[in-house]
Amino acid sequence: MKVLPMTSSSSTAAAALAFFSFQAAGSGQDGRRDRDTARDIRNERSCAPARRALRLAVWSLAAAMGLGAAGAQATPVAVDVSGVQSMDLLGDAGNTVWWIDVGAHAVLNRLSWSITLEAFSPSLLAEMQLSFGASSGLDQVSFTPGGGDFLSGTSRYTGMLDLGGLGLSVGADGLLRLEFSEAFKDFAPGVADGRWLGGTLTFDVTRATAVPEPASLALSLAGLAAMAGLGAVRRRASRRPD
Ligand SMILES: [Ca+2]
Repeated sequence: MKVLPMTSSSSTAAAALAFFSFQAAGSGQDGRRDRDTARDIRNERSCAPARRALRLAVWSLAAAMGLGAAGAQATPVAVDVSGVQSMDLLGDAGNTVWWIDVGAHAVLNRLSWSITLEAFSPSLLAEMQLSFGASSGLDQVSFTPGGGDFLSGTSRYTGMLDLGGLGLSVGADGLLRLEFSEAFKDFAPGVADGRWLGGTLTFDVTRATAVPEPASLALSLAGLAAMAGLGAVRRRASRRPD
């Protein structure tokens, strides 16, 4: 049998091919050599499509394994911020805090936004901020959409922030923590300085894809090989002249 050039992760797949080869050769030993030789030639031809199908299946599985091992999936996570009050200083109890499930150990690549903010006079748009990061509260990044606007009132902001160089990721719980706060507190504690009137924040994250467990993969391959081997033996039996 032709040996396929397998990658290092495909030794189980190669074993599955060897198993199939053993099944195909094992039924030719009944003593009637001459007739069997001719029949084996016919059977060799009849087994070829099954063998080719198995080879393709194993190749597909090996390709899937390769993708799974190296796989990472870029996913946008949109957060509607409509109606969030901009309350107190960062870390104060009165602030709005959200936890968004973005997938275990997901890496944060980019933040884009299209939002409308309102700062209640005398509070300023430049004071409204969002801090985000892992649920542990470590490595928080503070983002101020209206950073240059030292004025009160309403304004719309759109933009994009590349987070790629920061190496930000969430922990095993998959939770991205968002805290909305003020850089300067104008009103009494518990009285909002402003409001996120509407719009969406979109976090572009990369999630690691699941890699199949070696044990379950070996079982799948053994099952695949057994099915293909059985098919070849049945085909031989159905072609026996006696
Ligand atoms: Ca303020």
